Amino acid sequence: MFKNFTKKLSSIFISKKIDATTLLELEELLLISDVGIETVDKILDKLKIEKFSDSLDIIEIKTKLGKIILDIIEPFEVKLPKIDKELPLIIFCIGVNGSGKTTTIAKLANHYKAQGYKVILGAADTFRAAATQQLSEWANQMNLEIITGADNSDPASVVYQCVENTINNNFNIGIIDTAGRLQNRSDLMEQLKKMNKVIQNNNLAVIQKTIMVVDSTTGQSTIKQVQEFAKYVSIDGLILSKFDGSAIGGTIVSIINQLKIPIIGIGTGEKKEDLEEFDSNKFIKRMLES
Ligand SMILES: Nc1nc2c(ncn2[C@@H]2O[C@H](COP(=O)(O)OP(=O)(O)OP(=O)(O)O)[C@@H](O)[C@H]2O)c(=O)[nH]1
Ligand SMILES: [Mg+2]
Repeated sequence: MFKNFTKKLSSIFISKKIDATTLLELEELLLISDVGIETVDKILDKLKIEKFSDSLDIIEIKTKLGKIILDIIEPFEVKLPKIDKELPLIIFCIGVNGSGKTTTIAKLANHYKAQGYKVILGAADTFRAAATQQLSEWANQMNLEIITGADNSDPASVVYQCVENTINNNFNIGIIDTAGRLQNRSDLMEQLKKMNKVIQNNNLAVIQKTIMVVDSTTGQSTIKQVQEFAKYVSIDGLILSKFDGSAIGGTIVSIINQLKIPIIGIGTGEKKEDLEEFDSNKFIKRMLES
C-alpha cells in the first residue's frame, strides 16, 4: 500500500530538522504517495505549527505526522452497514466501468451470509448478458437467491423486483448491482437516478445504503468520479477496490479530505473473502511501518 514510506521519511529527517528543505522533501514524498496537493498542503500547514523537541528524531516526526493524518481520516471511518431488526437493508452499488462492483457485491454477500443473514442479489446490470451471468455465478457459489432481468430490459424494474422480494420474502438484505457508467454520460446517470428513486419509493419500507465502488489504482481521478456521481445520488460511503494491486495508500487520505465521504471498506483481492472494513488506525500503522 505504501512503498518504503518510513525509509524515505527517515532519510529526509536525517538532518533532525524541520526546515524549508525537509518540508519540501516531505511534500514530495506525500505527493508520490498519492496524497493530492490540497491535502498535502493541509498536512504541512499543521505540521509547521507543531512544537518539536531540539533532539528531534524520526519517532517524533512519525508520531506527529501520523496524528495529523489520523485526525483527517478517522472521522470518516464507517463500518459496514448493520442489519436492522425491523427493516431490511438494501445496498445499492454504483460506480464506473470495471471498478469492482460485482466482485464487491459477492464480498458483501459473503460478509452478511457468514453472519447468518438471508441475502438476495439484484442483477440490475441488464446491458450485458455477461454481467448478469457473472453475478449469477456468485449467487450459485454462495447458494443465494438472485433477481435478474431480460437483456436490455429496464434496470429500474429489476431494482423494484429485488426490493419487493427482499421485503415480501423476509430477506435481511438485498444487494443491487448496476452497470458501470462513466460520470459524463448524463443519460446513464439519469438512469441511475431513476433506479435510486425506485428504492426510495415510500411504499417500500427499507433502509437504503448507496455504496460507490472505486478502483483505488486510478489514484486522484477517483475524486472527480465520486463528485460527479454524488450530483445524481446521495452516496453513503465508498468501498475502495484493488488495494492489493498497485494502489498507493495516500489516495484514501485525499479522498476523505476532499470529498468528506466515509470509507466503508477496502477490497484486497478477487475472492469473496477479500474485503476488509476500513480501520484508520491500522491504515496509519501500515503507512508508518512500511
Ligand atoms: N486484485 C483485485 N481485483 C479485483 C478487486 N475487485 C475486483 N477485482 C477485479 O477487477 C475486475 C473487474 O471487477 P468487476 O467486479 O467485474 O467490476 P465491475 O465494476 O462490476 O465491472 P462492470 O460491471 O464491467 O462495470 C475483475 O477482474 C475482478 O476480479 C480487488 O479488490 N482486487
Ligand atoms: Mg459488474
